[in-house]
Amino acid sequence: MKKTIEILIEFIAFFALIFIFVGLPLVINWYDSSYLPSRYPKGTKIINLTAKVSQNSCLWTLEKVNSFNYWWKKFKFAEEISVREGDKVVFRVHSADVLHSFAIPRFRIGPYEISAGKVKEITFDARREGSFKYLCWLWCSDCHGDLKGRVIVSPSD
Ligand SMILES: [Cu+2]
Repeated sequence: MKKTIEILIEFIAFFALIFIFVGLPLVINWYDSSYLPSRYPKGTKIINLTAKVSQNSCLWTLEKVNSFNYWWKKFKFAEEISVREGDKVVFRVHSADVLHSFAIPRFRIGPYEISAGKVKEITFDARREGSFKYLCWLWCSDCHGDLKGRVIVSPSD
């Protein structure tokens, strides 16, 4: 009897480990790639943008920043974010570390405070073409001045 219980506990522990190391990442990936986009109207362009400060460099990136890659990965600066005129855009703005702020002044968007670990969703109608500066609006670190890029709205065909 005792042997049966031990086998049962090992069996449960084994499947719990499988769930943690395989199932959980799959669920998180499904949430990001399938569930989240389905919450918005069809055709919405979702842009995940993350502000990051480390090793005396500040950047906005479109790449996913997490606790594993934060320290070692060289993230690509999202100097230009391209959308098309007429696009319905949702910025999902994250901060990987400190309190930041997001604004696109020429579209009167923001400034919105972006707390670490939280996501701020900002909708944006790309209703005119051009190149529009986006930036961090509050002094977040010594390299705060680098936290700026451009949203390029190109004409629709
Ligand atoms: Cu800043």
